[in-house]
Amino acid sequence: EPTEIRGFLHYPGWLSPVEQAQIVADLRRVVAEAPLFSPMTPYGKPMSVRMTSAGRFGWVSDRSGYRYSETHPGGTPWPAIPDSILRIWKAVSGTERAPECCLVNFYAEGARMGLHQDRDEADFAQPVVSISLGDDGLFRIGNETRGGKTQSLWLRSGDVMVMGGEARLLYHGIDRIAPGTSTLLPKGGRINLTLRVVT
Ligand code: MD3
Ligand code: FE
Repeated sequence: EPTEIRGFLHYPGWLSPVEQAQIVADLRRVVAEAPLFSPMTPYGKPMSVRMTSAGRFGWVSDRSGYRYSETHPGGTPWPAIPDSILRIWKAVSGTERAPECCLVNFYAEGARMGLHQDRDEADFAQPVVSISLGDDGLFRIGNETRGGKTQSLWLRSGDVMVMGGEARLLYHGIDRIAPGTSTLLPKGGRINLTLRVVT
């Protein structure tokens, strides 16, 4: 039942509206403990996407570079990954390992994420699982190196994607979100969760 595009397994509408609402409620507790922040790029310009994490590791970025850290920039450990989210990993990841990071990306209107690769993890044989919530996001998929043709698809609230195999090291990004396309988040915007094995 998933659609395959360049090795990405796309499960449109995998999560019911009730499941989506449960995850949002759980994320409110995560964000209360580990507030969203705007990561600083090594070039000194803040990213437009705000982020936080749950799990043993979280992704941080500052003038010393990008890395996984066992603490939030405020100095505290990250909250646990909620069960409502772990369940999705168990259902679709196809790996015995547990996720060590749930990166939470929040896109307000106008936020975007440029084309990049995810290479900060130790084992690229481990998949990444992505969960989309809220407004639609235009996802772009490139190649293993910069440049070349790209393909785009809209990610909608409740969609799940699994990046394994050949898809794991492809360049990818979010060009824009479409404001007002979902009522899940009262103030609008888009949340993307990525579950990762880091070590
Ligand atoms: C392909 N997030 O957090 S999710 C990211 O919607 C990231 O916030 C985007 O790219 C977002 O790094 C896209 C889809 C995704 C996530 C991780 C990947 C695609 C991926 C890792 C490897 C390859
Ligand atoms: Fe990425």
